Amino acid sequence: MSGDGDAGVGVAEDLLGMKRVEIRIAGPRLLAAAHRLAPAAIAAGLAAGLGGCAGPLSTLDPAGPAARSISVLMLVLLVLAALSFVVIFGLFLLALRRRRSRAVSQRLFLVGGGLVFPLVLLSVATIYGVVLGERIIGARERPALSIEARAERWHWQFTREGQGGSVTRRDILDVPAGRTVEIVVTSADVIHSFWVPRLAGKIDAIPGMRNRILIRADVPGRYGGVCAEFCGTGHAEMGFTLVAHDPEAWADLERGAAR
Ligand SMILES: [Cu+2]
Repeated sequence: MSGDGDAGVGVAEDLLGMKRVEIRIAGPRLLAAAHRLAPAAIAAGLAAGLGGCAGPLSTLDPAGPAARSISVLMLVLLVLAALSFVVIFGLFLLALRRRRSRAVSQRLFLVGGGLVFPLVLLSVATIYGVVLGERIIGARERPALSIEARAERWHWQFTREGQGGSVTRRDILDVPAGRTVEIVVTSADVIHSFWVPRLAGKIDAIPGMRNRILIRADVPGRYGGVCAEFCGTGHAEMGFTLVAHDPEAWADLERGAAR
């Protein structure tokens, strides 16, 4: 490391230890200013970011098993990405701080850092993602009932078979709370996407196809739903409400449909 006034200059070696590379980093005054401002910047970033953690469309506030699995997967991937960032950036800083050049083990850098480290990290992420994905799509689950969701520019139509025949509602999806429901999604015109962020992932609504997604709301309540695929000028308004009913209210609804 050698100094030249206000600018810090680091010396790093390339992988083979053949060349010396000079890296000019920010001057001490700039670093000190950044250091002073960092807490305020982090607080402002957290306040802005965490403001979006709640609300009817937040994936960070899951209310069902599928959304909870997706949320956990996101956190695990975030931690793995942060871990690899810290390791790589730590090695970079270490290279800058080295005062005397010393031969670097090629094997450690090429095999360890270039092969073993990413292989282990990506294998863990892939295996975990596949196992969790199987659980999210609920391939082995038996749903309590099936409801058809038909998308049409720019609204949703939900049809279920009740005790007294089929019941269709526009932009309102009634389900029983605490039970797994199969939603069969299709479209009358262009491609849309069915999404209730607090309960499950997205599934495309494609003309001529019947895609299936399982959804469960743990507790009774109202949950926001949206079209998650741009489908024209009315796309932004193409929302719906999923109403999860407690057992009594659900039985009343069924009886009402039967009358
Ligand atoms: Cu849309």
